Amino acid sequence: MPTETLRTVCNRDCPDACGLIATVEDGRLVRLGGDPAHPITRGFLCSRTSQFPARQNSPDRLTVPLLRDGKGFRPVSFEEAIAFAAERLLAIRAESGPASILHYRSGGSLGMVKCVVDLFFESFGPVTVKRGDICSGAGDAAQEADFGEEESHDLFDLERSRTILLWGKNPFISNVHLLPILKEARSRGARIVLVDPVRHRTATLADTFVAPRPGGDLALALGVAALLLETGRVVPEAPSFCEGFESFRSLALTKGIDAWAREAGVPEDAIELLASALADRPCNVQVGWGMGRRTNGSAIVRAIDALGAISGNLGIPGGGVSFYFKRRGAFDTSFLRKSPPRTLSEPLLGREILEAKEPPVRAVWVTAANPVAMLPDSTTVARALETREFVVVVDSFLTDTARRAHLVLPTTTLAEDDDLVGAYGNHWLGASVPVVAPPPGVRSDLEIVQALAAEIDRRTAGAREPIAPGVAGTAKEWKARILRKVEPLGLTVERLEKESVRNPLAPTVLFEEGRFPTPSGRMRLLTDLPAPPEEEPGYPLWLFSSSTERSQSSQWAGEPPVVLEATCHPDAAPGLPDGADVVVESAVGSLRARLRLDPSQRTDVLIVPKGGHFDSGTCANALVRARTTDAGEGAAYLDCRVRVRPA
Ligand SMILES: Nc1nc2c(c(=O)[nH]1)N[C@H]1C(S)=C(S)[C@@H](COP(=O)(O)OP(=O)(O)OC[C@H]3O[C@@H](n4cnc5c(=O)[nH]c(N)nc54)[C@H](O)[C@@H]3O)O[C@H]1N2
Ligand SMILES: Nc1nc2c(c(=O)[nH]1)N[C@H]1C(S)=C(S)[C@@H](COP(=O)(O)OP(=O)(O)OC[C@H]3O[C@@H](n4cnc5c(=O)[nH]c(N)nc54)[C@H](O)[C@@H]3O)O[C@H]1N2
Ligand code: SF4
Ligand SMILES: [Mo]
Repeated sequence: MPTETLRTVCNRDCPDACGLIATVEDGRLVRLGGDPAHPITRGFLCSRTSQFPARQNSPDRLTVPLLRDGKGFRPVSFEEAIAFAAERLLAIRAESGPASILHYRSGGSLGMVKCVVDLFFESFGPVTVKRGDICSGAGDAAQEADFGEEESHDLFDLERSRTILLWGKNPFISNVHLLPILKEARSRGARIVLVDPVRHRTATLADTFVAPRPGGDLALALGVAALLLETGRVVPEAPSFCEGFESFRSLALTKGIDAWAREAGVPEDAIELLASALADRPCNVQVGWGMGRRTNGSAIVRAIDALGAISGNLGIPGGGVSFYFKRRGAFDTSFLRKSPPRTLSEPLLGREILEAKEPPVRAVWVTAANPVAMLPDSTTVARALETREFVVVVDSFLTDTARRAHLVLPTTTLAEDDDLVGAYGNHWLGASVPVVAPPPGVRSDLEIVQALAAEIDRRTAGAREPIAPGVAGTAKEWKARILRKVEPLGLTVERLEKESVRNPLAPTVLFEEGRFPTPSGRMRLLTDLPAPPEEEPGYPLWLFSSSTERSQSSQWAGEPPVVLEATCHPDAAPGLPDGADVVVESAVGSLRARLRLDPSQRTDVLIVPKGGHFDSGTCANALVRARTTDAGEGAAYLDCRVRVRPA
């Protein structure tokens, strides 16, 4: 077979949704590059996806279903696997009802056709599903509360900003296609300000870097609000378009600037720097997704929204407080959610599985997720899965979660994907197409639930309404169905399979009329403070488990680490040399690590990579307590206190 160059779209849980150019030789993926015609991708990819061909062709790739056999697994045929799954699920449903089955789906692929798996479990059940969102729940709730909807100004609207405030964001690692836009902004004279307790590479791009105490952003934002109020830099219309203006004003003025600065852990002049940045309009605030992962994370994002409002940066070109781009906004998934299912809290999932009653959770089906590695309190999540009667994991690799399954079903990778993807860091939409054929034993999530539905119908024929017709259809047919809303605007499957297109329903500038889709039509300001995070005496450091360029959550490019690297200021680990073998301890667990000293960090932080594996002892979530955020049922991953001692 000749060498081919084919175009697809990246389906990874990443803000960018890149256009991919795949080079395929003899049916084998040999290279992935960025689509030069995609205005966001601009011909380059992140390092993790550039290296994906090695993962695609890895001998570790699962190619046959695996059925538990004692402590190990034995390969079985796809038909045998489906028959086994149908038999177990039907028996459990008959004995304990559908709510005794949990379907857990996360972000392994952002493809919209994966919603058909949810549809299958609705028709078979409704089964139990998750509630809340570990990724962005707190920030989503904040923006919905404040603005009545969650959207962002067009990414290219940043061309009109005088100031760009990166609040808790590291685009060099987790949003690489924002970088060209930031660099261009800088070269035309815009000011870039970074607020992050960790000094990372993005600080090199910023004119100003402010490093608050972890979670100190709430005090920081209120201090900035107080200074804007005191110095007459609040726009005069603010009381008319903001609900709760007087209460917010009183809240901000409860303390002096010096007290807010102390509480935020910054010098007083940092407050003036941020106030002047916001007053230098138009200023766009790019709110990172990580910052909300704290027990007061939603209040933090609300305080930042409030700053955008009172400084007059809402509704103007080049302004706005951007957190999330409505990636599903153009898509029609009205086929879902016919009946309300039982829900379990995602951030507390391990405990909630163990404690569920009437009925207990007997079976778990995992789609596109690695909850053992990625949910807080990994040890409890692992125990919850290990103690279920029937666990099915659909994945391409034998992950920490798959290792605890009774049945593992191998599935397609991003190079074999046939789906629709919307970005959450820009407004572009694309369609993935398989650039290589999957190995013979491998099925897409869609094909798996279709086969399962057919087998279930066969076994319940005459007794129950068939469910297979509801989930029938090729991936292309489902794509067309999901595009129904925008098809009249020219967004056909055929077109999206050739080029990514900007969502025609997304505005460029939000709230230009000065009205908000809240009940009162006004923007709502934060008026109450949540309780501060608990102190944990004896654990002086805050654990940051931040994205690394080497992995997409728990999916590593190359070999996953066998040793956890933990970085801190020398004063945070007194007497311990660089390279020392240490133990990192929290109130819920401990991990061995190799110490890396970095004198440019604050003395109260310890930084480890996100996505380490539980079974290799490199998973930060073994240290993280399962707790929810103040709103939106997010996971408070980052309110994790630790200490370091010699191993
Ligand atoms: N390379 C890579 N890219 C990814 C991912 C990945 O795993 N690897 N994951 C993807 C996913 S799922 C998502 S949701 C996004 C994640 O997007 P983010 O959560 O924005 O990603 P991180 O790079 O981990 O950035 C978190 C940043 O928040 C900062 N931060 C933490 N606490 C605070 C705080 O209290 N105050 C302030 N001001 N800053 C704080 C951290 O220091 C860090 O710089 O990225 C996506 N992109
Ligand atoms: N400590 C700490 N923990 C975190 C975070 C953090 O910053 N710190 N970040 C959190 C965030 S933002 C997120 S979004 C979550 C991510 O949590 P998860 O979404 O659970 O993370 P992944 O490791 O990406 O696991 C997805 C799995 O899906 C598989 N997969 C890929 N494509 C497909 C497909 O098409 N079908 C199926 N069935 N499987 C597929 C992959 O092989 C992979 O094993 O982690 C959270 N956990
Ligand atoms: S993971 Fe993100 S940056 Fe990397 S190729 Fe995919 S969409 Fe682009
Ligand atoms: Mo995420």
